[in-house]
This record gives sequence, structure tokens and C-alpha cells, in this order.
Amino acid sequence: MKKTTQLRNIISSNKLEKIMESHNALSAKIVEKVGFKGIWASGLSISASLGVRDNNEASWTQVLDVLEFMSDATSIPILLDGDTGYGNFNNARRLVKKLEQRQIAGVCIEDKIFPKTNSFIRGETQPLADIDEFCGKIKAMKDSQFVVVSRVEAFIAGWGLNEALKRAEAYRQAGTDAILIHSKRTDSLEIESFMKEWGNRLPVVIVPTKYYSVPTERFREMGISLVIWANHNLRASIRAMEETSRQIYSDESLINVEPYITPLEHVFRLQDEEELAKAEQIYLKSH
Ligand code: SPV
Ligand code: MG
Repeated sequence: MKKTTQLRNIISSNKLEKIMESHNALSAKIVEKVGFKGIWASGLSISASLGVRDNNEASWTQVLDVLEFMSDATSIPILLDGDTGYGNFNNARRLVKKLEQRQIAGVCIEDKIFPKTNSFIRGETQPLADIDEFCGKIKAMKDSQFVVVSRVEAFIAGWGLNEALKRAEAYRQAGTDAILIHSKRTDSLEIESFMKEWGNRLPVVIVPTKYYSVPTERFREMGISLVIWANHNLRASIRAMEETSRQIYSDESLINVEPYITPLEHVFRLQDEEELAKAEQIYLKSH
């Protein structure tokens, strides 16, 4: 099944679905292997893993190169965190074209201004996009196959429920496939208030990074379609790498880390070393 179709099915299913963050091909493979049906290509995680900030410091083609490795390495759909679409409608529709060529299933764009800032950094100071301009961008990005998720940042910027609803409705009318409603509260009050008014107009996507203690069952009851666990592979790997590097540095030896890290055999398995060994039997006649 085409990856766009798979993603469309995930978003429109009447069950609560979950996708997990990846920031490179290795983490994407792991997400697929543990059983997730889809991947969130997080802007925060990809930028951090490239050693830059979540402020569009990495160019969109640099992000595309990462995505190409991720897509080649997996068979489940990838939803790209496309930030603001890297410019105006014209930049955004060119992004879609290049993503489609690489079998990326969909993109999420947020109604802020390029270059964006992460939603959890000084949210109240972040300007929102003009609604009409953003609707034009959605229309330009929409293709019958490609999935476009529109992210409403009204709560992040402190504009409240009415603004969030007004924007979500405008984006619906512009043809978006789903609304991502974002909140930086540590409870789900904003999300609940939005869901009550929104009803079933379009599938709703959430990112419960800050309200992580709200039980997933609650999201099900609210009628949320898709939960994104947005940055947890990145954060887990930072902790693991810091601890391992510190230990080796202070011990001047590997003796205390070897039992706790992944065996080399597992690394080779993740790289599918076996496939190459088999191919060599067929194609490298001298072997
Ligand atoms: C990301 O993962 O980059 C996101 C989600 O956009 S958040 O960091 O919550 O804004
Ligand atoms: Mg992001």
C-alpha cells in the first residue's frame, strides 16, 4: 500500500492511533521494528541531531536528505514536521513535490512565520501567520494523494480558544486533511475545550509532550485521532550518550560500559548485514 494511503488510513481511522518520533534512519528503523504504524520526523529532533537549533537553521534540502535515508530504511509512512513550509506557498508546494518523490507520506505545517521557533520557547512572543495567507499555502500544498496536516498555534501564542477554532475552521475550508492542535499546558484543559467545540469536523492530532501525565485513555474519550510522541527517541539517546561518554572518559576504559550497551551484533542486524552476505554469494562470483 502506498505510504500516503497508509498515513491517510491512520489519520482517518476511528481508533486512536499513535506515531513515534525519529530523527534519522536508525531511529526510524527502530520505531518500525517495535511495531509503530507511522513515524513523526520531528523538526526539533532532526535539528538537534544535526547540531543546530529548531529555528530553520538547517535548510529544507538538508532536512530532505535526512528524510530520504529515513524513508529508504522503512516501509511505514513518515509525517514530516514541515515547520512553516520554509517560506510562502510557493516554497511549500515545492517542498511537497520533493517529499512525494521520496515517498514521504505527509507533512504538517504550522501557522507561524519563517524562520520559526520551537513552540516551547517563549511561545507568547511568537507571531502567528495571517489566516488567509496560511489558507493559500494549504491549498497550494494539497494534492489528491498527499496528506497535509495543519497545526494551530493559537494556544501556544496565548490567543485562546476562539482564535484556535477560527483558524482550524479556516484551514478545514482550505482543504487540510487534519488539524494539529498544540498546547504547552501541563494539563489537557485547552485540548479538551477545543475538542468540545470542534466535534468531528476533521481528525485532530495532538502532541502531549507537556501534558504527558494525562492518560492515553482520556485522549480516546475526547475523540482524538492521532497522538504524536514527538521527541522521546532523541531525548533517550542524549541521556544514553552522555552517560556512556562520561563513564568511558572517567574510567579510561570500556570495562564498565560494555555490559550496558547494544552488542555489535545488534548494530549489524539493524544494518541488515545478512542481506549483503547473501547478495555476495550471488553476485561476487570469486567468493
Ligand atoms: C517537533 O517535534 O519538532 C514539534 C513538536 O514540532 S514540538 O516540539 O512540541 O513543537
Ligand atoms: Mg517542530
